[in-house]
Amino acid sequence: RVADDVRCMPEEKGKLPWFPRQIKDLDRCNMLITKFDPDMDHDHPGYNDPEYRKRRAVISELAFRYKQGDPLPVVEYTAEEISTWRQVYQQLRSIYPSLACKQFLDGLQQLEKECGYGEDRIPQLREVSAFLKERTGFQLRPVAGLLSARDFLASLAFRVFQCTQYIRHSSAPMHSPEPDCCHELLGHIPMLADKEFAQFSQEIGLASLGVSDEDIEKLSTLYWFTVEFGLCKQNGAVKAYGAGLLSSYGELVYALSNEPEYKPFAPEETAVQPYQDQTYQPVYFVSESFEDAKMKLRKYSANIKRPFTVRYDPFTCSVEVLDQP
Ligand code: NLE
Ligand code: FE2
Repeated sequence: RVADDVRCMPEEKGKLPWFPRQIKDLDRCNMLITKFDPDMDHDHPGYNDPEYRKRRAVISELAFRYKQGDPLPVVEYTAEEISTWRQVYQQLRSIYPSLACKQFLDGLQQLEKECGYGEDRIPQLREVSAFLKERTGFQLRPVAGLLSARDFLASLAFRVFQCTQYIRHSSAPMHSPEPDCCHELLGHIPMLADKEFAQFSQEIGLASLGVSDEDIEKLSTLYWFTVEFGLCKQNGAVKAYGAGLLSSYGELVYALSNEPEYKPFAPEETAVQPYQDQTYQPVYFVSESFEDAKMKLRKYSANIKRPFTVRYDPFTCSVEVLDQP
């Protein structure tokens, strides 16, 4: 689905580029990237599985029809889907205590106690969204697949996290190049229950509104090496906080072995680090702490050229634009 709105028009002189100002504008932030889609990608483990592709189409439809404010769709997962979930959950759960950061472990524990997390069922976005809203003000919205960086980052500005609802193919539970509900629910959600991390995520989102394509590229690279694949120091050890690691048994073990290269998180440098998205990362960035990462990101964002500043108004869930020329 290609976005068919004003963003396609050439920028008019002196006019601000379009970006969402109100939370309901996120209905227009729906440009999907289909490169890992099982209908398009011959290497996808579900490419030759018509049943899987049919199932994906049904779940995609729920996301296409969703409008801001609608109740989140409920998916009745099949026995096969739940069995994939169980496998992923059991394997990861056993290594989290030694490899995941403290904030993640705290979040997961709360989710297990209060939000029905466990190996026997796949949590519904609806209950998880209500849980997060009470903790950090984040809420979820369903999305049919990988979103364009601009649209994905824009939703973070409103503390909205776009979540896929389908599950990975049963033949490849330990790593997937595309997001799925294991990645969202196990990788992202426990971290989004942490106040400091929620703030960090929203700040990347706010920094992205209305910037050039080049700056979006840099911010999405920063997002990639922090929110998705970030490592941090804790009590003298290196731990994982990136969702792409925390939802992939294979990569989590690899990232904390002595195989990959580590570099200190430094936004100017991290923002231009090339990365690949098919398999494990050759290099990871290590933050001193979330507080430190947030301060560094703030400094970086302040230097992005933008002829206006934005401020989020939590009372109206809207973005105010200030200092326009
Ligand atoms: N590699 C991750 C996983 O297997 O869960 C998904 C990454 C999505 C950016
Ligand atoms: Fe993700």
